[in-house]
Parts: sequence; C-alpha cells; structure tokens
Amino acid sequence: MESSSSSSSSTFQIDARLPKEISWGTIEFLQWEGFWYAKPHLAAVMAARSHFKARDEDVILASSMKTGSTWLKAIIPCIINSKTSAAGDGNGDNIDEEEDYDPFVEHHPNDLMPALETQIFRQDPNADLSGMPSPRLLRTHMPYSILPESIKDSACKIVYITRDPKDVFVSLWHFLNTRISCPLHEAFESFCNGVHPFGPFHDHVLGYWKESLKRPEKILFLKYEELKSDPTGQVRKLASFLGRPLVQVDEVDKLVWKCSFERLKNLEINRTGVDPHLGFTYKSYFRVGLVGDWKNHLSAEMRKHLDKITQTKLEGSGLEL
Ligand code: PAP
Repeated sequence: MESSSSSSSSTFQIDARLPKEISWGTIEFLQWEGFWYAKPHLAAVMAARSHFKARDEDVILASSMKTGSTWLKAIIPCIINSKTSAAGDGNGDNIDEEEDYDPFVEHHPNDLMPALETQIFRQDPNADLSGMPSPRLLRTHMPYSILPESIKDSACKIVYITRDPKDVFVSLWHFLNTRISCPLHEAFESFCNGVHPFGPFHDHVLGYWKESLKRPEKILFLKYEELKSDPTGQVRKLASFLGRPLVQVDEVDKLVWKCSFERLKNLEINRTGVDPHLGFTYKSYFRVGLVGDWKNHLSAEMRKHLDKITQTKLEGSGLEL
C-alpha cells in the first residue's frame, strides 16, 4: 500500500483499505506501517510525523503504553529544572527562585510533557510548536520507525522506558477498563496478537532497543523494574544522559521522593482530576505501581504463553524483559 495519508492537507485521509480490528471491547484499531492504532489517534500520528520539527535541545520521552512513563513525566522536568544540576540553569521562567521546582500540587505529570499524538497533533493537525521555549519536553507512544525524521536526525535526546510485558498487559487492561469493559482473556488474546494501542508491544520495544545500541548517546533505554529497584542510581544516570548531572545527594533523594508513586498518587489533583485530552481520570495513571502485579491476574498458562512470545521475539537481541 503506497500511500495512506495526504500530508499536504491539514486533515489526514485515512486509507479505507488499512487492516481493521475491533478489539478490547469496542475499540476500532487500524494497522499502519506495522503497528496498531486506535482510530482517533492515527490521523494525529500521521500529522505529528509530517509536521513536527525537532530541535537539538528537545527531550522526547518515548514508550509503549503503561510502562511507567508517568513516573518519567515527573522525573525529567525535575531534572531539567533542577537548580543544582551541574549543567542546569533552573531554566523554567515560572519557577520561584526561592522554592524547589515542584509543579505536582497543581499539575498531573501529563501536563509537564505534552503528548505529540494524543494531545498536540490530535487537537490541531497543523500545530505550530515554534513558540514553545527550549528545552521542549515532549512525549510520544509512536514506534521508532514512525518517528518524525527530525527527531531521528537532530541531536535531541530520546528517553525510552519499558517493562515486563505481563505487567504492561495487566496495567493496560485495568486502565482501559476504567472507560470500556473487556473480559481479561479477550484483552489478553488481543495483546498477545499485538492488537492494542501502539502495538505490537515487542516490536515497539525492539525498535528503540536496537537504535539505543547503535546510538547510546541519542537514546537512553530504561526499564521500570530497574527504576523501582534503584531509583537514585537510575535518576543519576538519566540526569547525566540529559547533560544535567545531579551532584548533590540530598537533591537526588528529594527528587525521587517528589516523584514517588506514594506522593503523586495521594495529591488532591491526582485523586480527583481528569485528563482533558483523553478523558481518563488522573487516578487511573497511579494504580498500584508494583513490579509483578501480573501474578494477581494471570493464570500459569497465560504467563507461560506471554513469556514464550517475549522469549521468541527478543531472541538474539540481547534484551531481556
Ligand atoms: P501511560 O502509557 O498511560 O502514560 P504509564 O505512566 O506509562 O501510562 O504507566 C502507568 C503505570 O505506571 C501504572 O502501573 P500499574 O497499573 O501497574 O500500577 C502506574 O501505577 C505506574 N506509575 C505511575 N507513576 C508512577 C510512579 N511515580 N512510580 C511508580 N510507578 C508509577
């Protein structure tokens, strides 16, 4: 299929011949360039791919869904706005010089790193981000192969996070079930077949993993489990990667606490707010925040099946999940 969109016009025409599936209850998915998208997101993905122009100073947080990106949507702005990082300048204009950067009382982390496809280019397919001050902190669920060329070609940094696919599936099932109803076994089958937003999961991970091996200075590949087991070590690594090494022990500890699941989950905004772009409650982004919660949901057979897929897909890649 040669062309599935018209990039010259502001509205992208979705090719009616794209493969379709109704899955996860009633969600209509379309497959484009090897990945599945919920129908309302596809035009926005196409628009972002065509129109977004990266700057060297941009930081792009990339992930498949439910891998813990909300944690990084909190951590990355804190690092960038740190007053004491070795290279930091406390950058944000709105930061009270007397106070530590802590926007979380008023903002869900989604606000701090807007999403290219589900937010910016969904609202306006011709969105112009040229007025946004650098460093622009943005996020995407787009697979590596679909990213706008300027993200790949510029010196901007990409931070990728992934997680045990069994926990990803359970997290995604709970999250989507806050809006739609789909029996666990049906959703599991779809996930294993790669039919879920921005799926197949394993292809998504492999795209970024392979590129991170080729260009470690460009893509930092993180795992949720490692962030859980060693948050201070991982935050330091991330800060150095972003060119903002954190030098003070106290500050790293404070940043980790500020962005912790327990703290964010219990803030009023996150207990009561709703994401204006996608309609999900903010509390649905903070469910249990654990490694291995899949044990409470998946049968031994399901575990074996998904582990087998993971093993087969990742074989020879050097990556283990
Ligand atoms: P998204 O793709 O919709 O943005 P994302 O933030 O990537 O979701 O993943 C959500 C998961 O990260 C949730 O996992 P769970 O369902 O297994 O609980 C969520 O609880 C977890 N999470 C969010 N914030 C944090 C945090 N600060 N620390 C640890 N885990 C977190």
